[in-house]
Amino acid sequence: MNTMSEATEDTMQYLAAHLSSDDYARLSRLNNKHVAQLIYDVMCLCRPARVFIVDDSAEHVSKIRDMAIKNGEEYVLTCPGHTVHFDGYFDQGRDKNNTRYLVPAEDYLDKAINQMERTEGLREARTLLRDSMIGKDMIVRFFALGPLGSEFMIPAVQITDSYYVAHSLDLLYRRAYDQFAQSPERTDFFRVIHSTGRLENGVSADVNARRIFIDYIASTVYSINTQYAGNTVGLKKLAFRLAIRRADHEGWLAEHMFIMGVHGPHGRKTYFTGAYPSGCGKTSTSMIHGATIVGDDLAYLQRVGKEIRAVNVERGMFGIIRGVNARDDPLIFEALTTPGETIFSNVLVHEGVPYWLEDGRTQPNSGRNHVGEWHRDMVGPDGAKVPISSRNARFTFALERLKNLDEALEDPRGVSIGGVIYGGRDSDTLVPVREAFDWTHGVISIGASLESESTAATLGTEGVRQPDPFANMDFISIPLGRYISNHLRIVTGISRPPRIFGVNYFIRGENGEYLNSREDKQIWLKWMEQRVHNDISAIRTPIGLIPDYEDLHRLFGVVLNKEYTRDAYKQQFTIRIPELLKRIERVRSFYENNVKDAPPQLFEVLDNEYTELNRVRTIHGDYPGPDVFKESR
Ligand code: SPV
Ligand code: MN
Repeated sequence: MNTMSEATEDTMQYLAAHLSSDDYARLSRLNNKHVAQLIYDVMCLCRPARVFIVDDSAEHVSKIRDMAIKNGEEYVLTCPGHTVHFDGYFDQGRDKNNTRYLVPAEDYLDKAINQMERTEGLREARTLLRDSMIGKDMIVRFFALGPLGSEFMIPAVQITDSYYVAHSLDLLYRRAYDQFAQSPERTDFFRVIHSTGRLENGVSADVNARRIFIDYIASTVYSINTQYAGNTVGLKKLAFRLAIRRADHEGWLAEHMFIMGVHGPHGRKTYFTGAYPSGCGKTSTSMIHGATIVGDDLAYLQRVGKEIRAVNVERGMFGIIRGVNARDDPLIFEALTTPGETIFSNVLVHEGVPYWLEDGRTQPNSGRNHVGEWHRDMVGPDGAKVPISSRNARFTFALERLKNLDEALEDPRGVSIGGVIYGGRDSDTLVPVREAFDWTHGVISIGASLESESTAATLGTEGVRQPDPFANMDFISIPLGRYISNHLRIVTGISRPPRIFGVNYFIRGENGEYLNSREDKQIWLKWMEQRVHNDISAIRTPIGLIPDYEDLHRLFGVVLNKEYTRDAYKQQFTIRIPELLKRIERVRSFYENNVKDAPPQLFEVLDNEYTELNRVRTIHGDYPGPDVFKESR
């Protein structure tokens, strides 16, 4: 299939003969021969019973939701607007092993990036897609990534045989059929082709042949034999991988980042972006009390004049529901328990009400979830005990359901970024918050050096520490050395680039206890906001700048009405030199062994930090407390 070519007269005649007259009229209105060719190719290959070309009308949008319910892909819950969808027991997360870039023989991608030869991949995709839509509807949808009418915007088409996927797309992205109709010559749109494959009891039956292929040469992604939204809602992480390539080509950045407004003194608002691996507190940070949210997952960033500006690629949330409860995430919890369009996935349903892990409520002992009829202590087909809901159960809704939505979501110019945050899951090494000395130090020592423990967001073992540069390792589609150089370069000509910060919410003490509570994030954000504006000073350590006790003591008092002790400060901000040295060794060896053409600054920054940590160690021992550095400044 050559998804990049344009339709001929013959093709148009075929489409006229095989589409309903309404669908053909909607296709004709687009007047885009590349879109027509794509639809024709997928029809010939997948042989659907019907094709549904969807426009931006409310009528179509509600038809999609109705069809998802009629087909049994979603079930209606008691609360108005709420539905639930179940994915197969073995289809509960992103499938990293089977997500591959299709790389032509002459191209290079680092070996840490999962890939296969392009022609072979295209052949496999075609084989698996052949006849995959017999008896089903093929739904064609048009969206924009980024705000409508924005310089950042990328148009995209997704074709799918799942009404659940088409419905999810609607809550997460901006409809753009009309935008397509306005620019008939457009060829630069992303293309996504998805089929659930053969269904058994409503779930993808052939998950062993689950494949997600990214053909960046033709800006096309294929997703087959899967339903889990992270593998199938192609405009999310699949198109995102294409966006990283386009960003590289055009000189901007596509990042796995939230965007939020942190509110400082005297009504000041400072926007931050933040990248954290899946399941490490990204959404809960962007939803923190007192702040406003622009987006929780994907951002495009550009240099505009003397600023870095960012937009949310999406307009909705596909969030992890585990641990969402009335106390810790009051705004999401409220949206999930009040009327309004929401899709729950892989939760437990009991008498029309959804329940999930750590939801803070009295939970039923039976119901229906991703295993089918569930009861407490039962084991699943793999012999493991099945929790009340999948550990990666999710919710999907539009951001407008949230009371803390920032006014800038649809601003085509995006927002000006004051600070960039990176966070990982690390129990024994890094302090809760630190600031880089400068942009280069931050890109290397914080972004490129990020590690995290694996979570339920991806299939496979949980809790394994692995490198996750920029919390984007799963999605980086260009050589890593280039990707890092692009970060270094993006601030060229900007006299005051955004500050870079690293956070770690998961640091533990000697007895394995967490040293911070969930709400402490609020303090780190307020501290960062004041640092961006130089309101307060900071203490220089070998790994970056850390807070002064007095500032934290004041912030804990004012913001949380909590007494922050010197003892807590000392425990949290002790510089753990042996662990930090090991971390640098791991990061260094990852880049040495896996990455061609890492920029020279990478090894310089790591080596300087290593030397400095060793120097301090000879004077102050393995675990110097923060006050040691205060005295020596
Ligand atoms: C993530 O896992 O990082 C998500 C959900 O945001 S998805 O990528 O869609 O699986
Ligand atoms: Mn994500």
